[in-house]
Amino acid sequence: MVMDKLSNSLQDALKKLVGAGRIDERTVNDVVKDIQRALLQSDVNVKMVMQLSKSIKERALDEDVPQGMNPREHVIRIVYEELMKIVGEGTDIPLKPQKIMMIGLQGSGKTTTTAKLARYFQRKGLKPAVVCADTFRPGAYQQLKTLCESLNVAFYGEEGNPDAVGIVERGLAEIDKYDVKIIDTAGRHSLESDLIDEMERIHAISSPDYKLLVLDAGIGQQASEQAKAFNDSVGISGVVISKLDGTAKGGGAMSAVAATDSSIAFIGVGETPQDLEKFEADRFISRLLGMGDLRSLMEKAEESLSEDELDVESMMKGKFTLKDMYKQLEAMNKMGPMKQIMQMLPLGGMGMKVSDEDYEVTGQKMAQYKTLMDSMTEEEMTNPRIIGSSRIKRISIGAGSNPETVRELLKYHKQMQNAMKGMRGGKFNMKKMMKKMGM
Ligand SMILES: Nc1nc2c(ncn2[C@@H]2O[C@H](COP(=O)(O)OP(=O)(O)OP(=O)(O)O)[C@@H](O)[C@H]2O)c(=O)[nH]1
Ligand SMILES: [Mg+2]
Repeated sequence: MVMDKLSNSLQDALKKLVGAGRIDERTVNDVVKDIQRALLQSDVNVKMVMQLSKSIKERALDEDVPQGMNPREHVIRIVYEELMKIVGEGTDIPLKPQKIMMIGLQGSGKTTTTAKLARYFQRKGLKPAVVCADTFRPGAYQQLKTLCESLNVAFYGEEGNPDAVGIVERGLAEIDKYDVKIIDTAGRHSLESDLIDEMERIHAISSPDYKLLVLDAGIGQQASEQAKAFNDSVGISGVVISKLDGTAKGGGAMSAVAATDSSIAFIGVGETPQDLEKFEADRFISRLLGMGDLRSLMEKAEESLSEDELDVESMMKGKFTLKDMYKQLEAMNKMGPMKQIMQMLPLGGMGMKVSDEDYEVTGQKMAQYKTLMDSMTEEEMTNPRIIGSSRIKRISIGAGSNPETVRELLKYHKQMQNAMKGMRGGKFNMKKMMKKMGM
């Protein structure tokens, strides 16, 4: 998942509490020091880290461990709550007709996010349309137009016309009948006066319902200053943190939202239009702390797989046949990489470490596996246990492959099946934990 490094460090820190019968000052200091280091390394605002450390220490030692909770859970809960204070609740951009204006410095990810948002609303059944108000950068018009065409999203722009404000005015009139109107604006290297001026004029003429500031996760601590400047100019109603997939410094942008009147609405986790996640602080932090997130998975699975009849429920009950895996592989493109999906499961919380190799199936491998499964019989697909060496040979010949790859496929299936099973059993009861934490 995004912010892997931070997540791993936090989880390692919390591991120090495993089996702790009671919470003593030394352990807490130790854990807090590790958390501190982890957050600072990911560039979370220093003042906030200090404040958080202080609160965690005080609360962990002063507050009684609630009934039914072990000391570790008690501290996790406190860490969770204190992290929530830093990132905020998350801004909910409602699913209804509205105007959204994109704001941000050059290269922050506005145009990409515009396309992602259009796709997001489209998939929720709303009709999006996009206006290109970037008359500053050559190529901006073509970039957005191409993106919109690939998504089948309505687009308005006037190539070559430098009058951004006029374009927005005419564009909005043109796309009046659409539900969600998204205005992509030009970025500049820094907050120069001409950017502010243009932004304010576009703002005035379009009166957007939401002004989304796109912050590049890679900019670290500078994010605060930027967020504040934009907020002082047009006011920010939500923040999108882009490129969280490519940096360990995301903590800077995440804590920068405190400088605005809003909080994070979405995060960008890749370059393609589907790489957008609605930000929900509780889920995000659960994942960061390795408590997994079944809800997220369920939703994502529902959204992407309804057409594929992948039975997530039965998968989780451990009934995970090769047929399910076949459908899963087919659907994987839509759901994102397996690693990302597995990270949403509470395996971490159950002490199972999900290593990259376990779940990374390359596109090529996926294609190979599918070909192999195509040469299996119905019986083999539903009951893979019957596949012995003679069947392995037959299957590999039928698919023009080799027995090793068939064995590899079966091993992969086994791992997946175990992972699915593990999710409902195990010592760690996710539901109970969530409930205890008031989620
Ligand atoms: N990995 C990754 N790359 C991203 C993400 N969002 C945007 N990018 C990349 O960042 C670069 C800049 O993105 P744009 O959307 O063009 O940025 P912009 O803010 O519109 O830039 P200007 O219009 O020049 O101000 C592109 O190469 C995008 O592919 C993301 O979430 N993850
Ligand atoms: Mg752009």
